[in-house]
Amino acid sequence: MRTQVGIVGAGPAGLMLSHLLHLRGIDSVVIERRSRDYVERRIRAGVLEQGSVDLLRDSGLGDRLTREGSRHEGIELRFAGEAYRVPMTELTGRAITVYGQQEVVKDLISARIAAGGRIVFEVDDVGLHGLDTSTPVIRFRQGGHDVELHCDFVAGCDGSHGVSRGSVPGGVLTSYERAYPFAWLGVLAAAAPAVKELVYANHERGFALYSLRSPEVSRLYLQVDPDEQLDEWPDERIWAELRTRLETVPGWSVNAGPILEKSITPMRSLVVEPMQWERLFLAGDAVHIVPPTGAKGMNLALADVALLGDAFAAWYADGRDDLLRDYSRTALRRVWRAQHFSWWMTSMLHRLDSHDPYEVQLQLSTLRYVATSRSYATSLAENYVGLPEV
Ligand code: RFL
Ligand code: PHB
Repeated sequence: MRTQVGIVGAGPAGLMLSHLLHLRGIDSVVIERRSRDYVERRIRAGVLEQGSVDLLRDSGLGDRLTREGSRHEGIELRFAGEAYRVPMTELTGRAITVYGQQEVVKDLISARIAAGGRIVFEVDDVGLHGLDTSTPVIRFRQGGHDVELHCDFVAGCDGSHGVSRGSVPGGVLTSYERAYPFAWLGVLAAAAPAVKELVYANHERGFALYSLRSPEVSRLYLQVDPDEQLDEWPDERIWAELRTRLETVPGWSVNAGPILEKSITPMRSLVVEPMQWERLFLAGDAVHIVPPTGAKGMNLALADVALLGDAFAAWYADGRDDLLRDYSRTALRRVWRAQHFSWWMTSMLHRLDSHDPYEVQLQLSTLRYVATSRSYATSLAENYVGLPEV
């Protein structure tokens, strides 16, 4: 097989890159370890920044997003028995849209397939070769056969457990990392959300988040210990804990319902630099990870490939390599802004390891500062909705 850009991974990054390249007349092939059904059902993020919504709409993927996504103009912070609404749109003129990541993935896959795009699912033993030549090759197995995909460039969009980053020789990349002493237990529930906007709660028993997917489906998260097992969390225990952490304002209650899905995700921050080596370009979770508290992961993945799409277009249309050369430096500016914001939100809202009383007071003071200072609230809001320039 031969293509111009070989893309490893059919998550938001890889699929969006393939779509953007197609709009510019550049051929690509996406290879994916999992089945189509699996990637379309994988429940993850839910918050799209305004810039991500604009990117989806401007590239012709706005129909279902406009019909089914819900625009949110604020979020609520709960702490110490108080509730404060951050009026994001009033403060920034921008908004977020709640639309499940798997819906974005479904829209992208159907657009690629409708346009005759090639996505090879259920591949194995993926290896990247000749990345420091002008003729890289991706080798993999599919349906019992060995396949070679010859390309001009490789885009490593294979997420946090992919192979792309590990294909760069030792000593080239620098990693910056932070592990957090907690994880998120996430549930999807067939229950009408008791909230109109997302609620982020700082509670002495740990963080909780009330989010939603539709008028009938709620998405909720609880901070748990990183080594906790799902079987220690029967549904009744989850609802009881959500009530304790979220029912801190009078006359309001969590709306429980059958749990459709639950999972535990460890939390970490990671940046690997640079995001390019020779003919390999890395994007999304393959090269940076944020804790989900800032709702930035999918948005960063989309922002990376928007840059990469422009850079490949300049190369193929005009033979210019300046945007490809600048890709890592440019992308890392947004990546580090999101790293700081995600770390800051995480630190402000979670019960930290030590539960040091001094740290608790700092958290509460920070939350009160957001609640009383228009400029501090604006800083949170502009990061949350996404900065146009970084
Ligand atoms: P993905 O989505 O992980 O896709 C990578 C794809 O590569 C495949 N793959 C391979 N394919 C071929 N060969 C190999 N060797 C391969 N190895 C892996 C994988 O099967 C997969 O299909 O990465 P991408 O595209 O960079 O997208 C990143 C986002 O998925 C991620 O950042 C977000 O889900 C993070 N995230 C959130 N982001 C937001 O913007 N807003 C949110 O509200 C938000 N909430 C969340 C989140 C992530 C969460 N979890 C589960 C980690 C909430 C949670 C709980
Ligand atoms: C979600 O709805 O899945 C969600 C919302 C906000 C976050 C993380 C996840 O910060």
